[in-house]
Amino acid sequence: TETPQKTVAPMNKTLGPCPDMPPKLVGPLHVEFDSTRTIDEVREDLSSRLQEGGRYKPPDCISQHKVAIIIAFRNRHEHLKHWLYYLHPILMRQQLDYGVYVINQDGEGIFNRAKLMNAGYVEALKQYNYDCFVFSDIDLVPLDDRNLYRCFDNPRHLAVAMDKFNFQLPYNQYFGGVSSMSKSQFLKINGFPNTYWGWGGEDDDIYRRVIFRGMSVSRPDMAMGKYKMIKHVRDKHNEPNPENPYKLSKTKWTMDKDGINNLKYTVKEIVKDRLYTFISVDIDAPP
Ligand code: UD2
Ligand code: MN
Repeated sequence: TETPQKTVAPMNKTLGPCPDMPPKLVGPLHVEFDSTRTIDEVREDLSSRLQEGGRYKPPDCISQHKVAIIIAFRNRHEHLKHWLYYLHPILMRQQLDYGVYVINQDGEGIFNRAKLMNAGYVEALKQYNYDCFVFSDIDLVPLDDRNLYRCFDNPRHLAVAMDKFNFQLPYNQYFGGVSSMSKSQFLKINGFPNTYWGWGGEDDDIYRRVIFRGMSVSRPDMAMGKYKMIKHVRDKHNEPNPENPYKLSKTKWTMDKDGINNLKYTVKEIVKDRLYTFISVDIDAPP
């Protein structure tokens, strides 16, 4: 006769917190924007490690960083594919509890990067209790995974050394490309301005908000802060706006009434891909 086999319940191991320094970072990365790459290949590669909507949690420890990555977007699917291919593995190695939110401007009106970022902040918080927000261009890929996509004691500017600026800061007050802020830092500056239509100025406005609220800007060192930007031409409906530089002289007085506290937009559609959450918003853009 056979003795019935006792089934042993799997050990209910409780996860500890992830270490402050992620142990599997590799440092400098090789990045190339190969045009034969396809989004289906990228999805195939990564989907087993992701949850629906481009969500990830480390499997072996509890992340200390609940980070929403917010990307202002319209008509850049080619760039999105490369961004996802490179960023997901980096963010995974950084042991973040993260989600990727692509905020798509609905319609053909004038583009507004900062207002889309504001909408992304609000929408991401409806999905999960994020405590940190990374705001990124779709065309910027870090060249070193030690550049941490998390929040610091002060608002952080991450894209400090871009290839297109010869791996230098173009000027000291520069805040463009990629930045991170905790929820409380973001609220302290009343979020981003809603009134910068078209290209330029919004990043300088954000820098000023940070300084006017008594904070400083945190940055990685220049070696870890290297980025490659995918080459592109200026998009349609995102022409440089000559009014934007003039608005900067008024930031100090306008920032309390132009920001997250008077943000208005309508969600048109939310699509959860395995690689990202795609949120189309009508931001009432001028034609
Ligand atoms: C610079 C800044 C950027 C922002 C912008 C002025 C760098 C690397 N970045 O970017 O942070 O301050 O100037 O507004 O210096 N986008 C679309 N579709 C469009 C238009 C824009 O998806 O039709 C998004 C996309 O995420 C893009 C970002 O907006 O990366 C910034 O636009 P850009 O790449 O045309 O501007 P760029 O490279 O001069
Ligand atoms: Mn760009």
